[in-house]
Amino acid sequence: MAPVATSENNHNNTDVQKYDIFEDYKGSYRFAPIEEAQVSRAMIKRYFNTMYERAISDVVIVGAGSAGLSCAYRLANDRPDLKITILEANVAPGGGAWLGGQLMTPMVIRKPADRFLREIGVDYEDEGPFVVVKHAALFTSTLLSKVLAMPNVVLMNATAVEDLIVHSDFEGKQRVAGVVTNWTLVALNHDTQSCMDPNTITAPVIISATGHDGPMGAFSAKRLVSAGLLKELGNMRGLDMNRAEPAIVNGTREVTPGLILTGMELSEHDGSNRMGPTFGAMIGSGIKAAKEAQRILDT
Ligand code: AHZ
Repeated sequence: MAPVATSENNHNNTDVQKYDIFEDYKGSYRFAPIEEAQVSRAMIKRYFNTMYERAISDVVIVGAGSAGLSCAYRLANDRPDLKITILEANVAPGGGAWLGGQLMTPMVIRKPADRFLREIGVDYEDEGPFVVVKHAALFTSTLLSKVLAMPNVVLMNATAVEDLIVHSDFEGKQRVAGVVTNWTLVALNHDTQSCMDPNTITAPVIISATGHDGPMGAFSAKRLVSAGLLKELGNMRGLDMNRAEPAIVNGTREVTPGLILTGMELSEHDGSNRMGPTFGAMIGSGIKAAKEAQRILDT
């Protein structure tokens, strides 16, 4: 069996080389020999080691849409000492940020959030009060690749948050202390199979970025109501770009001890407007959530 990666066999790609199969192999293409079990063990060992290690995280981000990923990027950059674990219910991370509005590809970002594009190195066309990225997928794939490359970030996709862990102190004050997880395909089948119990991840800060209401959206906001931690949801209001974007950024906060809401999930909690296909507030809110998490951890 070949050894698994250790710090000695880790390879950092600093020298980019062209891979030209015809030049190298002259038409007779061969791979290095392998046993099937090596492939299984290469994945299993890493995945379950990661689950073991991340059962206690510093920050859990629920949802890898534009708000969750912007938050992860800023937090992981600011605090490389933190174990940041992102949980995404879908197989494909990115949420709604693979397209702009009405399934069209260009992505509009209002100023001043264009500064984030310069930070992550995404080109755009300047239209005055806003900028346009030629394809939303360029923004999302660039951001995702940077987040995933950070050594302190783990992303577990196809993994749904099914519940919140809520602890009480001696005075009965409640605090969100973690999340309850399951693989999404299991979470979607609780009505058809009995007793498929979940797993947990504890963390002093949970950042929920699950988007507005939908099949899984606004998850934590809705759970706050059913768990008796919030009287009622404000419910997302109609579209008003000018009111919606600042409301989301300015409102990003710890809504209950241990739980920060960011992105469009906040509109369901607060009853603020939607902005439609402009993404500046998702970036700004994610960055504010990252700052808020640091404030909580530092106090
Ligand atoms: O799969 C969801 C998506 O990728 C994920 N998610 C939802 N529930 C989850 C759960 N466990 C784990 N229980 C879960 N993951 O959360 C992600 C949310 O991404 P999104 O793009 O839907 O939300 P966002 O707030 O990052 O961005 C919103 C973008 C919108 S919506 C909108 C409008 O309707 O007006 N305008 C903008 C800019």
